[in-house]
Amino acid sequence: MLALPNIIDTAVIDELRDGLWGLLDRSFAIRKDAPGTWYQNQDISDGTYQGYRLSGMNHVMRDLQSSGLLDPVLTTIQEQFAAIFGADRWEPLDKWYSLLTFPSSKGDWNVPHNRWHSDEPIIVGDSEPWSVFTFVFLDSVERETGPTVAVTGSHRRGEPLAERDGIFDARQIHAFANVNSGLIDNPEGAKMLTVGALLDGLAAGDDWFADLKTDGPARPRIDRLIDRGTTQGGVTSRVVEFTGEPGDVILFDPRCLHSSSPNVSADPRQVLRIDLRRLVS
Ligand SMILES: O=C(O)CCC(=O)C(=O)O
Repeated sequence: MLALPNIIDTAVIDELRDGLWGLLDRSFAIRKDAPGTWYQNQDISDGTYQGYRLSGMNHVMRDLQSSGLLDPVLTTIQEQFAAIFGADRWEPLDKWYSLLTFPSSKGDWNVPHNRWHSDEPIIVGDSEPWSVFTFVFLDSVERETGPTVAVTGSHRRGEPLAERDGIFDARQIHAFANVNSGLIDNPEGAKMLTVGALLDGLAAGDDWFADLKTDGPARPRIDRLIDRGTTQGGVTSRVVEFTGEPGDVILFDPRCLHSSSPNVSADPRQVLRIDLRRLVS
């Protein structure tokens, strides 16, 4: 995970946030300053555990893209990618995602235990992901707002597991065709740790990962999983929170374990995501 603080202009973020809420009002009669409207729409998914996430957002995000309000954000992101990774190495996909969630839980925030996943397999012999997730903060996100949480180094810890237990899974190669075409040396036989195998594999060799997926009281989980972490083979893993301020951006390797977390605040979490895919070199 790479945090890029304060890289999008405040005026751009303000306009984008207003544009998003304008579309939410028009589509769902949901208004930011009227909490009574947040839950009245049937397009809101059942979020009794983590946070009420609005489903049915595809057309809203398409309209937001058509409005042009995302263009300056994307330009800045592309400039940052060129500066960090070199020019013409990553290109944005077409789709923006909404990670807007509304408060669902009361009480203490806790490290989640049952939503950990990765979004790309670990391919033996390929040190880079096929895509990079890019989170854009439209507002302040603190621990209580329910940030995305991720486990540092979990993809590195998965590499020896991929060598040892990896398989060829044609379905996963095809499922990710929009990001991996042309990038795999051996598309008919690539050995991989599949997206569903990472957490169980790590948990079998380190109790810290077993604890990650076992529910328990908040304070000890935060101490152990966020504050202390675990080190094996020179790689330290701990849970990090994608907190930030409006205009911040976080880049993320989707092979890493990550999860949503409960929004126990009084405010919606306002974050958008776009993915950039690696170009064939
Ligand atoms: O924080 C969230 O809502 C989860 C994000 C996530 O899992 C993803 O973007 O793939």
